[in-house]
Amino acid sequence: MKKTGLRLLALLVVISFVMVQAGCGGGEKKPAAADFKFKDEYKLTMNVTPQTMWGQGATKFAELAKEYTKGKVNIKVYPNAMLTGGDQMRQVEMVQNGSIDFMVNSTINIAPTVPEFDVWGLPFLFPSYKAVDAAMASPAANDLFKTLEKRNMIGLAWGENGFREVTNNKKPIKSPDDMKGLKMRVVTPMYIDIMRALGANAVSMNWGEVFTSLQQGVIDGQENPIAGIIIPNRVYEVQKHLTNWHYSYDALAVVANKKTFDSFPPEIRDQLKKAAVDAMKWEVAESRKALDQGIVLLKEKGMTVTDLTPDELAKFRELTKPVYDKYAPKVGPQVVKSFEDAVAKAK
Ligand code: X2X
Repeated sequence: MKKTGLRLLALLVVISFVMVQAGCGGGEKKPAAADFKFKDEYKLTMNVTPQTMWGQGATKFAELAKEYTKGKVNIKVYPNAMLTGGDQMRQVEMVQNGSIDFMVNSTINIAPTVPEFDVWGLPFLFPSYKAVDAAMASPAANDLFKTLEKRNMIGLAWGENGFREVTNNKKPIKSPDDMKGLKMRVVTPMYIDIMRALGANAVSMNWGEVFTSLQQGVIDGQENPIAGIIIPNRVYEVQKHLTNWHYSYDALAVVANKKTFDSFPPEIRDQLKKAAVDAMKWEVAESRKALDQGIVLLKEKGMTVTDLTPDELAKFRELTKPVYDKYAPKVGPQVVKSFEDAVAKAK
């Protein structure tokens, strides 16, 4: 009898504990975050310096995350791909396996793991920022985030690295002929194919090595956004010529490890999502604002800045069309079509 009584008591204790945990205790319902065990630090990786637009956007995300979660989520930004020893591609793998919690990353660095992400950079897909904005706001961009989920990641917001403009030390580039034999640093297979289609020699290299390699003449040129990277990283100190060809757009994505993100109480998830969206909205606006002034600065620093006529651009487009056609099926015809539709509507 005594034993049964004890068992009953134990059962009652367990039941009341479960009820309190579930918020049925009759008292004030506590927000789930009150009991959640947060880590002291959540790690965020990025490939660039804090001075870049994207670096500033990542810092803004960390600040807003802290503010909106009332200090519960403390994100530390690790720049220059330092958590992966400078290997810019490995950042995605570390976020996938949870050794890093967040990244603010270029879609170029994500595409080798998530081929759908190459859609942003397809040669000459976007004729203008208006077209970019239309795609970013469209369901197509949201669907792209869904492709992250089956790879253990969650997309929180889109930002902007920018249109990637080509620079080099040999001569102003006005036509594909000017690119013949130039040693051009790029990042991924799609860009290697683009450079080859234009007659250049493509070299794949981590961003961390580019400045010194340009300085030492190991490579002749590179391509990156003006406001996003070229100015804040003083690429003009080691490059003479820039061509505004807008050949490939590079978006940024704020991404979280899925397990880490899903484990957060719902209100924390909402606050983090809002922090990412607000930070990237700010980052995109700042990066666009810096652009006109940036071109003036490049000229002041002694660079030649070449703009192309529609006819001149058409030659680059024609030669890179086979690369577009090669990568469209890898991206997925549906994804490409929905982006093309968004672009067409924006015209
Ligand atoms: O490596 C680059 O060129 C950079 C900084 O733009 C990216 O990380 C894709």
